[in-house]
Amino acid sequence: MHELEITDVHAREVLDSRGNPTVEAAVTICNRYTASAIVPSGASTGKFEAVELRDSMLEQEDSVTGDTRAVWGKRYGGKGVLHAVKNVNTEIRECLLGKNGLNQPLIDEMMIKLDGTENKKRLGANAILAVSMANAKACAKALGLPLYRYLGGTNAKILPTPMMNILNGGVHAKNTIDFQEFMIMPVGADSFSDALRMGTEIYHSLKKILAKDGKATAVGDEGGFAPDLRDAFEVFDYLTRAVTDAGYACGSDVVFAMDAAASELHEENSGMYYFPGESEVLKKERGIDPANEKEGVYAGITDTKETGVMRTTEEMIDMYVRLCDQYPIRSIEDGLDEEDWNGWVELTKRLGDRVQLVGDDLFVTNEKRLKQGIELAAANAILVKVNQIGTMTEAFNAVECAHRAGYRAVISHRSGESEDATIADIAVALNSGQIKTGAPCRSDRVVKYNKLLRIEEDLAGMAFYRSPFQGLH
Ligand code: 2PG
Ligand code: MG
Repeated sequence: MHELEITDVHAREVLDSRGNPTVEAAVTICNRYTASAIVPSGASTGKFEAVELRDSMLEQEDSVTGDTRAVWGKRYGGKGVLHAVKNVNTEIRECLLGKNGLNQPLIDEMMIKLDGTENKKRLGANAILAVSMANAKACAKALGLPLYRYLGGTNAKILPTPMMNILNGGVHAKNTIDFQEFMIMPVGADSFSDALRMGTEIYHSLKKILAKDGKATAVGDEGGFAPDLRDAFEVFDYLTRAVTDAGYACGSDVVFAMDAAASELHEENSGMYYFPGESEVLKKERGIDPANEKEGVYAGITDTKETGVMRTTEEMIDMYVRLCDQYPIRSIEDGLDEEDWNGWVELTKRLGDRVQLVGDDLFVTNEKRLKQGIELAAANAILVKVNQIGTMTEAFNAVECAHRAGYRAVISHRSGESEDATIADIAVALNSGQIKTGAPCRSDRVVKYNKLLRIEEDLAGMAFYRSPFQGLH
């Protein structure tokens, strides 16, 4: 079967895990095999990501439907995606009908050309990616192959080590923790199902400990707990207790990972990193009520940031070194701002030989930015989010480029997710060895873990699970 003709393409607006609209596209092959895909959406988005087209961005009257910016722009607070949906149902559909779905790189290339912009802002990366993913899924279905096998071929066999984000902060939760994600990685497990069980036991152990200490156990966007804690050190103390209480050893059974999402903390004017949560905790300790601050109760304090916790790039790096000396942290993502290239180079010099340094906002799954990083020796791994770049092919190219340069690749979800589990298949297909898909809580996260359990079962004796840090000192 060398030809799988695309006979229909259709999109609709659906909701993501935060209740925001997103694009679902369905592709039909040979009038018979239909598969659909839903695009995720981020909260801490990188400046250089491909454009997620929202209806509030409409600049002129829509000539096809007659709807205006005024009408579409008001739905869902401007977050509707009817424009992106319309682009799939008109231009993209016309472009792809009759084409061979098996030619995924060509299909993606055609959509990139049709869009015609550098960052997919005309048709929308959400429109293009939905079709790109649905096409791959429909072809796999037509061939009767599991998606991971279709995408990865016969050598797809490594089940990824999960980075389970069990404590949320930053823009993913309304608490005092400034860094976004604190993760556990069950590197000592014998299989993926074992790793998932260990991580889940630790998750439940953390809940008990937090509750016992009178801390909140409500969860953030990615299913991790979101209590008010003082700083990253206190978070890792809790994680250590959770691991130990669950009966595991920190450093051998389980290691830690974090996503600082430092671009969110970075201030352009001062060039420094501002920690609002830590500042609030400190002020409370000093008896300063942040709520009264604006009234000038505290003489001389007019600007919170002037009195709050600010760190320079050097201070950030020093803090990471201290954290890594104190706890078994093996991976730090976005430790510095997306434009702080010099800082990244320094960070890599200081920690790169013993810690995985992952570029998320820094690289945005973009081969060009990754190549820049490789040339400078900035970071040593890339986070791969398909919607940051907008097609399957480009995301795969980024992984290939990373692997060629000896960089690791971590396949990742977004904070806004859905029942779509494509990233689980991608992680196995590319033998990437690591997946970041939240806590073992909330269906939008668990669906990916459950998919990996099924893949492991499907691979039977061929499935392979190992620490991604073997060989990293
Ligand atoms: C990140 C992601 C996913 P978001 O920063 O790595 O965890 O968050 O989707 O909000 O960018
Ligand atoms: Mg990140």
